[in-house]
Amino acid sequence: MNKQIISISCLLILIVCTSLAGLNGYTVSAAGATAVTITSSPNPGNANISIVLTANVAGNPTNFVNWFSNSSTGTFNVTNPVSLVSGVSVVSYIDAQPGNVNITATYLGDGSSNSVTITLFRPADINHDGSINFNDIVYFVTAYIAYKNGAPINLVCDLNNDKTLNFNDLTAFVAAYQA
Ligand SMILES: [Ca+2]
Ligand SMILES: [Ca+2]
Repeated sequence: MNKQIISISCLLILIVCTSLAGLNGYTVSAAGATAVTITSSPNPGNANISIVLTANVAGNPTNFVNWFSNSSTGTFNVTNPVSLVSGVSVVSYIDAQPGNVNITATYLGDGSSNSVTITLFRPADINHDGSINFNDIVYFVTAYIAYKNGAPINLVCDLNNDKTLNFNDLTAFVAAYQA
């Protein structure tokens, strides 16, 4: 009976030690991790309209990052692994599905990662109020006139993803509006 208790005690101690060792290993790894920050623009954005994602890895290392989306309908303009330039990776992302998407960038130097959540509205809901109506057309025309007068491009209005605002976006808007 005593031997049994001792055996069980030893087993418990072993389990606790193994757990602590595991936790300790995790803590050491986290303490040595490299900070990864991600910015996204525009966010909120729209389905089918390009989002620019920038990962910044502390210390400006070379090496690579892997980009990952938790959405099966999203695509990046790059193939993993992606080279860092002075610790920075800039990519484009397009998702056909409205909703919240979680994007992760993992620094392959030590496996450090970070995530950002992007909110995507329906393609024609460019003023992001949940409805598709005349107000979106007003928003588009206002952004279009401002852009023609020298203001920076409002990327949620760049419906054909060519980084300029012109008649082609109006055509794409009408198509999205009718969809
Ligand atoms: Ca709207
Ligand atoms: Ca455009």
